[in-house]
Amino acid sequence: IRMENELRTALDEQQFKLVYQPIIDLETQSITGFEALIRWQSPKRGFVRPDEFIPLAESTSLIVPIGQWVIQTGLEALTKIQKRVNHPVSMSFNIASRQIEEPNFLEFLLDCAEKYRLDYQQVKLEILERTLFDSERAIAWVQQCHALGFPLVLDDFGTGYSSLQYLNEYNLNTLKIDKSFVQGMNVESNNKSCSICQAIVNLSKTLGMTVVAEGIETDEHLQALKSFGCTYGQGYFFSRPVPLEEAIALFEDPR
Ligand code: G
Ligand code: G
Ligand code: MN
Ligand code: NA
Repeated sequence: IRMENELRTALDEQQFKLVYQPIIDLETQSITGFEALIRWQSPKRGFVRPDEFIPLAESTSLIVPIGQWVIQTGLEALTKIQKRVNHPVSMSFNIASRQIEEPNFLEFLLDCAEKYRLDYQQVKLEILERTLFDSERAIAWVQQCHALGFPLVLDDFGTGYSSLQYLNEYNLNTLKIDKSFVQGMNVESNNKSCSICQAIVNLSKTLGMTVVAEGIETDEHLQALKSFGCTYGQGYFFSRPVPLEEAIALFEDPR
């Protein structure tokens, strides 16, 4: 109850912040987009991890206004990034099942994209495998997103129910390889995590989807993924999630 009340006031009192982690074209090592990630600095509790408050926000439906704040703030940030960069950059948002249940979610998204004059292709929605089962609206929702042109990313791929059936049925654009597989790779022994990463890359290509590997922490991870044909990646090797000003500076400070 108490944290629930604190979450309620956190929005009003602007205790949330967004940080942005670049998503990299592995061939050119250039930034193609960012994933927006929420942070909560509570006056009482200090820094609270999203893993601790997002589930509560979801079960109390507070994720709906919080999620709207995330999208609004992230798209405003994207327009600021876009003023400084002359190729199109995307912004990816994590979308919880409860948000999909909200009838006017897509309307809100359209309004925001219009307001900031963004191409819908620049606004990417990351969902978990289980969301496709949790939500009765998910099928219709995915088809609507696809028809409107918002790219859909299947996040943490391989850790959920991983039914290949829905890859066949749904119009999903991207598979995001879960960081546990990336970090589990042992290149010397070409272990199972290597095989799983390679298989997901091959699967995405066969299905005409793009693929992003998350949790790239070392050059060894990077080289292995490139050798498998993986095209995009994110992780501490490139950059941690950073505040907007630092995100913009990443373009001016080519590595
Ligand atoms: O950034 P970090 O690794 O701490 O994020 C932890 C978890 O919180 C991840 O699963 C991430 O997807 C989730 N998360 C971060 N920001 C958001 C958000 O804005 N909305 C939702 N639903 N989940 C988020
Ligand atoms: O669940 P989701 O994939 O949306 O969340 C991604 C999470 O992974 C974020 O909390 C982000 O902070 C974290 N993350 C991003 N890059 C790395 C990395 O290289 N290593 C680790 N351990 N975590 C990462
Ligand atoms: Mn994500
Ligand atoms: Na993920």
